[in-house]
Amino acid sequence: MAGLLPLNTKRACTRQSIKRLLKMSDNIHYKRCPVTRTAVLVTFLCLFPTLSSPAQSNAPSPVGPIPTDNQIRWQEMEYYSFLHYSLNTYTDQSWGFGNESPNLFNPGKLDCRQWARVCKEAGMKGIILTAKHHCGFCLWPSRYTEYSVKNAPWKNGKGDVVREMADACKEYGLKLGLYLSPWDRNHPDYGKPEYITYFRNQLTELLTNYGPIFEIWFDGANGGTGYYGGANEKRTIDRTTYYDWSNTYKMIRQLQPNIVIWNDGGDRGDLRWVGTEAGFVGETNWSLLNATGEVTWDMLHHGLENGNAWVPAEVNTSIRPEWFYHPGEDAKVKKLPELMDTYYKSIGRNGSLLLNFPIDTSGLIHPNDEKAALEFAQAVKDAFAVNLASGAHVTASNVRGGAKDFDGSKATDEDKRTFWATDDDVKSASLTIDFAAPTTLNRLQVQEYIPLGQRVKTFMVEALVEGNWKELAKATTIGYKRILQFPSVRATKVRLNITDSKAAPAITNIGIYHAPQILTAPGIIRNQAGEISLVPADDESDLFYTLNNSEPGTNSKRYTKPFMTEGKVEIRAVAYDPSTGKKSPVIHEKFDLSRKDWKILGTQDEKAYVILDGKSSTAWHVEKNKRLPVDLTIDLGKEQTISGFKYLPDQGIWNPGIITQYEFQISADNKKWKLADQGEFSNIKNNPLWQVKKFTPIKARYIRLTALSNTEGNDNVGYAEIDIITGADHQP
Ligand code: FUL
Repeated sequence: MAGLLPLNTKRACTRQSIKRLLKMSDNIHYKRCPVTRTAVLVTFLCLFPTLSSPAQSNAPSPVGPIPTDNQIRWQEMEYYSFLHYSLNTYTDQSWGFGNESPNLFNPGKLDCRQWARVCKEAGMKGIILTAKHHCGFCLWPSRYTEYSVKNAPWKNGKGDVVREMADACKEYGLKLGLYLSPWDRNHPDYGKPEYITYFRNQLTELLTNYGPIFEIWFDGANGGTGYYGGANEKRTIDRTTYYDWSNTYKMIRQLQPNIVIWNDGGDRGDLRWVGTEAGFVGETNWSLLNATGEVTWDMLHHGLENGNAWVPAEVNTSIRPEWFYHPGEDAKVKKLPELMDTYYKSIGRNGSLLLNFPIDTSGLIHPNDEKAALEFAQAVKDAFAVNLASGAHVTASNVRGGAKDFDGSKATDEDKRTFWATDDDVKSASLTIDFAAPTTLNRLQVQEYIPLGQRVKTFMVEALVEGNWKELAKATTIGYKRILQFPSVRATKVRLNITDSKAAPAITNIGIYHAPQILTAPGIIRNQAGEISLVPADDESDLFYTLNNSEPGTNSKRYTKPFMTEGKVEIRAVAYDPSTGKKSPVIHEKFDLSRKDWKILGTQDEKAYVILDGKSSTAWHVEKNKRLPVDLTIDLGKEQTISGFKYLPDQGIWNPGIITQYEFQISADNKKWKLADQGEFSNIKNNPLWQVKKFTPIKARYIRLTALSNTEGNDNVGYAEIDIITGADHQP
């Protein structure tokens, strides 16, 4: 890789001879990094083997697998967007079945330049567009299918969204990436060998006709029911062999040598999924996996300390709960505290952040999403506006060979090509940053020089407060970038202690910041009896709320203790910090009738009632002896007009027993049952959100949710919460 040191360059040379050689090598133009400079030096040393010197004035050898140039370029992008757009946008679905009509695609205002502008202003470096989602509808006029924009009314079938996106990216200086779903619920050949030719033909179109593509995204959702050209059946494939990924990857790299390939981890590409779509990667996050063998959830989430391949983490999440646009989520766009939390748990944990905007029905990024993304960008800017470490005096407990090239100041010079390194036998060392005067801080950012591999295993941060060293934070891996948050402290010095490392640490950057406070809205819980509690996110703020649709402020009712409610309730709440005068975003929740008279039938297990306690953190699983299909029957206590139901799956990571296919029945007497709704909970495995299903209103006293299948392929069925939607005004 360019700029990398030759392996095993531990040579001996004198200080003067090094200086002399560096001087000679000064005439060479160093494009990539000072390591290159040292590399040249090492080459000189090899050519003049008689030179001798104190050991280790040379740069450390790489440790373990190292990133490719493509992976480094990608990692430095840090933040880029996902755009989900397809026929689902017009059907309010998460996954299309493959039989939706192309006639639905006729956006009035589709404007890729608006998408690019928002992404650019939000500080993103690229865009990944869903060229084809699971439904098979193509946003470009593919020669190989009729199921595309060419048969849509939009621009009389002459439009090409991928082309417009590529042009807009070029105009705004953004890189273009593409999502091409391997699973195609429309194509008649899906599941047969012929489909692979189709898939590769489409890939060739996309990777040939639209300029440089920085990333290609292959979704892991594969096989299942679909339209499949009218067959309307279930097709299963063997994910490990069906796509013949190794040859597909070869083809991709030939067409786009600078691309990075994403997949969910099973077939090692260049990047890995982190095992959740909720927007965070493990606190310990190695950019390594094994090149072959099984990839467990734990490996996706934390990487593998001693993995033999460099496969860094990309954190993908949506700015709304779902990936595609649903008008019902216009008020559910993530607020600043949640987005900042995502930032710290993705980019701040050695991952990149792929943040999704669902394109709305008009063909634009919705104004609510734009506002949230711009506020987020501003908050990140504000948090990292002033690096308190730059200009401060830096000393290191050990400097590699005592050489200036590797001293502590190289970690604060804001030059990503230089780094502080220790002697080879020193795997724990510290760097002290002296501000000279008391300075307030609450964030520390640290970066390893990853062209030499990921090395640090554990580290700790201390501050000198009124003459005493105080521990601020302890952490594990660093990698490309790690950011630690801690309560504000006023200190004269900060000490970064690398407590364990695979080899001599190589730290390219340290930043110290004082990020402004961002208040988080309280949580709102309504229990089975109808009692509402507000749960503050911190100890200092006061909580205020309204029940009359007005915005809550400090003049609204102050929350002091839980209060009872009966019927439908709409509550808005806010946290307020009296010491700073800052307010959190407003949280808004709607509750249907209270569930106080509900009885869960068909089980003796009292614990089942946690599915009505209003807490997403508690869950109940049906008795182990039950086999699918499994019924959950509830007596509502009296007749209600039911127009839908809601299911929140167990939010736990291990064996949550998430329902995928369901039936929902109602009854007046618990004897005669009538089917009110049936179907699938799409994408519930990766994104286990509240599932909301609506149907034509119907009167009933008993409800029954039948689980027909689950995500685990066994009989485990779990529920965090169940609720109904009442009222005759709801239409499906
Ligand atoms: C998932 C898909 O099934 C979702 O629909 C979405 O595209 C997300 C990014 O990946 O696995």
